[in-house]
Amino acid sequence: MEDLKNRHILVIGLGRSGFAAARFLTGLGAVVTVTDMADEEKLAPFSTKIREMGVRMELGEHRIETVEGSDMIVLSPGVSHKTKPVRYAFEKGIPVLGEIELAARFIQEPIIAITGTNGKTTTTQLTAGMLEHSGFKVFAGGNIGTPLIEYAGLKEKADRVVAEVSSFQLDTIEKFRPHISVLLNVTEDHLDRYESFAEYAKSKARIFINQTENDYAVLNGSDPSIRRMAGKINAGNLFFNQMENNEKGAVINCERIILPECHGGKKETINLSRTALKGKHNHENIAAASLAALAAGGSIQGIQSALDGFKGLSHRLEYVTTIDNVQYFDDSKATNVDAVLRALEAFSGYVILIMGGRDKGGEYDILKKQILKKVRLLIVIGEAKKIISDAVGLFTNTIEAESIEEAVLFAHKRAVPGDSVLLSPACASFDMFESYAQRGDAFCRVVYKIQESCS
Ligand code: UMA
Repeated sequence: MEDLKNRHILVIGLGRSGFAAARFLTGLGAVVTVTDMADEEKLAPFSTKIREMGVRMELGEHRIETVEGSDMIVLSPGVSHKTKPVRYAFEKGIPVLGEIELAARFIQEPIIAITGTNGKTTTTQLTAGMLEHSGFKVFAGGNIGTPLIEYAGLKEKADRVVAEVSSFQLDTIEKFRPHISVLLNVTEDHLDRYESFAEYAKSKARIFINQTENDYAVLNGSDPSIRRMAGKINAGNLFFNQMENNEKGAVINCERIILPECHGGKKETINLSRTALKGKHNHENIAAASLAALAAGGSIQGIQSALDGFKGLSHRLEYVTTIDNVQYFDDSKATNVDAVLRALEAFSGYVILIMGGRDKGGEYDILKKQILKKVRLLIVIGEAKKIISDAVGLFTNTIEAESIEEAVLFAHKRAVPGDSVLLSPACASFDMFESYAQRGDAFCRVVYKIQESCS
């Protein structure tokens, strides 16, 4: 990367990525300005720290003059590359780099980048764990929560960098070239930011654009959108879920996954009988993580022991507790319709399903079959209440609740022994909560309160 000393760099967005980028660039001697649409109070504690660092802040607006006076723009993922100041920078030929693009230019170690509509975080954590158990020093970051640029700033380096990457981050890459890229699935999501599903899928496919034949692409062979991309990828393809003719990859076979020969070794088998990860979708995540870890030099022993010890992540089909023989599951991270479908597929008995929040433009119709088959009662909450009950309410008993508390109380009253109560919203949380995690915590609190009152 060129020397950024004394260069005027504008960082747009002061969240985790913007703050970390500003700190890194300041460390390199760049003259940094940070701009954010929000006010200073809302941006604390980042704004306080930025002030202490002596970095200039422009809040409440993104001024075109500030863009004009910059040598480079660094964009936070939450800021669309189609917003006015960014489009202006493109028009004027001012380089616009996403935070992961900037980070990758300062990273020498092999990057394993993982994307997909669902399962990214689980697969990222698993892959990182599998490599650690194989004896590598690993940094895991990106969309998972720790910006990649934080790694670029670290003195002590890892052997492998495992990065969860979102479509938002991929929109602004230029040279970002993962040694191993993983595309888990592509289903409708973020249609509030992309004009169409095709545009969203195209953004996901950007993960492969700089890969060469020395790299690997781990692909879901049964996903039609990914199948369409596969022929155009330069990297060596490794499939999971479904393989055609002479394709190489992992076979998922009930209680085991058969991995292909890699690095001159023989075919190996991963045992699934001890894993805490539930459902077909999780077996796909395990297959993808195992292929990625293997391609990155991981050992079969390391892969198996990381898998056996992996407890699963919070708010992802997470078992909460059992009250009166009814199990409660927190799947608050299911912020799109496909994630709900996958969650429902993991249950064999009846479910009381709590859905709703801020609609993201997905097609709820795909849930019809599972709802008809398994959902005893659908409880809808939040802004999307009406949209959801209009779309799928006909297929089961459907009621509205005013809050998550009310929804859980309704569910508790109507559940019968053997049922599961599942919070799997298919929507963003921002109409009622600050994050999916806060929504999931609120759900769990009410569940535990009911349990206390029952004992
Ligand atoms: N902002 C502007 N102008 C705009 C739009 C936003 O100034 O036009 C400002 C907001 O006022 C806010 C700031 O931008 O202060 C927020 O930036 P950000 O949304 O990029 O937030 P970060 O804290 O930097 O978090 C981002 C990712 N967020 C998004 O992509 C929305 C985090 O992913 C990620 O963990 C983090 O970088 C570190 O890499 C979260 C996420 O929801 C978990 N991701 C989406 C998902 O997984 O579905 C993609």
